Amino acid sequence: MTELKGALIGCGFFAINQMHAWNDVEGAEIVAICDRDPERLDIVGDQFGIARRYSDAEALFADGGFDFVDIATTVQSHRALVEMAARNKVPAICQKPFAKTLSDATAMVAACRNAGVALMVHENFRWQTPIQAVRTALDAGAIGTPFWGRFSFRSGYDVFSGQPYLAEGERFIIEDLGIHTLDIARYILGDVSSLTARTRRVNPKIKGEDVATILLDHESGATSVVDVSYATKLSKEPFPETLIELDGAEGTIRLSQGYGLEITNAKGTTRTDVSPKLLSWASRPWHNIQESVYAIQQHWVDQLKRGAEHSTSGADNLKTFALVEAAYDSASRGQTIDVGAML
Ligand code: NAD
Ligand code: 89Y
Repeated sequence: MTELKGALIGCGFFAINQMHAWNDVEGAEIVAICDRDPERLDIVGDQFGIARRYSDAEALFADGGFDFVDIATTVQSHRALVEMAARNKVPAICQKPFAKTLSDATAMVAACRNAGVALMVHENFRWQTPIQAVRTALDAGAIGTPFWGRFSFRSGYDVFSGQPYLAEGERFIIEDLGIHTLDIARYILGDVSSLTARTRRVNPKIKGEDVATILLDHESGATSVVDVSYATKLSKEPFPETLIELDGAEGTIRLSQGYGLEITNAKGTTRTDVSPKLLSWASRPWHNIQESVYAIQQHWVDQLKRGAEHSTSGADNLKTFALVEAAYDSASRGQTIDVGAML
């Protein structure tokens, strides 16, 4: 298979997973890295044996020699870096959250479209093995047409030690984690026409909200609830599992803690273990996320080679990002938001 050459910008906490995954992906290799922090640049460069190292993204693009860029920085730099990739006609992957605002995200999609380069958001949660198993069961007609769903992520896991910036922003759980849960709800039940949300902060040591409850009206007529919390202390910590309940005209699907998938329909009840694989470089409990990083990066390469649209293209992700903005808007105004009118 022809090897695509990639450059990675942002050598922080999560980029380590992306670098490991690039080693496993067929058909691509990382040839250059960039970070404005020299210490992070050397840690990742030495760990993964990358000689070409840059502290400035403009200098990286000026030297070129790569077919795509993987942007693994935090949100503040996403718009500038995606637009830089577009100006240099380089296809780009951008980490979530895609942008600071929906209007920034819309401009980023337009810049890549006008430059004729692919843009994919690293929205990896829909690529998790258990989420794919739910989608496969639905597609196979296991429960008929779904009319109700619940997508739930409730945890007390300390995410702040690895990602201290999460404690510092005005916005926290919807923008950081709920964005994935909202994307899963869209992936499973389709696009959303309106949304109502309530939020609160329980942990006094952080600035943003750590609990959100969101009611979604899907265009299909289905109703769902997305509920996320980092203030929920359970006897058995579920991080980072998304639990799913789906009721359909002909049966039910339950994805429960411990990666158990239960499907009930006229044929009876089946129970399957849909645990993610523990990749050689992965560690529990992150292995569910880590496997999905590998899956989305392989998808990037496969679709790029085919010239085909990515599952979480920039254009697709605008519809998920709109839900994030709508949720904050709804929670602050106490009103239901017409999502269709935002896009
Ligand atoms: P981090 O702060 O640990 O790392 C970001 C790195 O980018 C830093 O080393 C910083 O120096 C560098 N950087 C920032 N702006 C730069 C620029 N303009 N040029 C060069 N380098 C620059 O952050 P992180 O925890 O690794 O998170 C990165 C992104 O990954 C965030 O957007 C976060 O939401 C996302 N994330 C995604 C998942 C997932 O499952 N998809 C999980 C965790 C984090
Ligand atoms: O940043 C978040 C993400 O995308 O997945 C989990 C996380 O690391 C903490 O909430």
